[in-house]
Amino acid sequence: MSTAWIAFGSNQAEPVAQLLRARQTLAAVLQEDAASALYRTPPWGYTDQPDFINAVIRYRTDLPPLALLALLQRVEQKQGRERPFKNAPRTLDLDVLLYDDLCLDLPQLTLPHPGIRERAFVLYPLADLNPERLLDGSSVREWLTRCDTSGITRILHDNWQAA
Ligand code: PH2
Ligand code: MG
Ligand code: MG
Repeated sequence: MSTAWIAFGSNQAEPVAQLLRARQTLAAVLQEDAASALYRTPPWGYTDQPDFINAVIRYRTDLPPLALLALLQRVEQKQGRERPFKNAPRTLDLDVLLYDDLCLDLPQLTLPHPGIRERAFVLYPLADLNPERLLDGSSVREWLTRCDTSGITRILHDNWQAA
């Protein structure tokens, strides 16, 4: 079995409910290993949009990376994902961050995810799970100290914590 880290994000149509629903769908196919807390995060990139809810979940799976990606895209589609422009608001974004120690550079999928190191909204929840994990010679915790984490708040939500 392999270990895969998936980033969850939403800022449309009841974001917490979107993440809960996606988590439930994925739990039927992947083996959940550990989940970060939920975080409210300021929009990064295209900033004229609502705050996001973000989380990271670590899974165990036999699905190879591209099959996992296809699964995530089906779940995004089912939850009404549209792609009008880059970094647009979204009902659900599911990204493969890491897959074992695999490095991959395909048109559809780059691993580790190329945006991890500068995105506090990914590093913050990832640090709940694997703060010492190395990316390009620095740990997740170290990358996080180089990012702007202002405005990120932890959200307490009974259904997420209990799942
Ligand atoms: N996703 C993006 C662009 N910007 N900002 C936050 N805070 N959270 C996200 O999930 C996010 C973003 C593109 O995937
Ligand atoms: Mg993304
Ligand atoms: Mg994505």
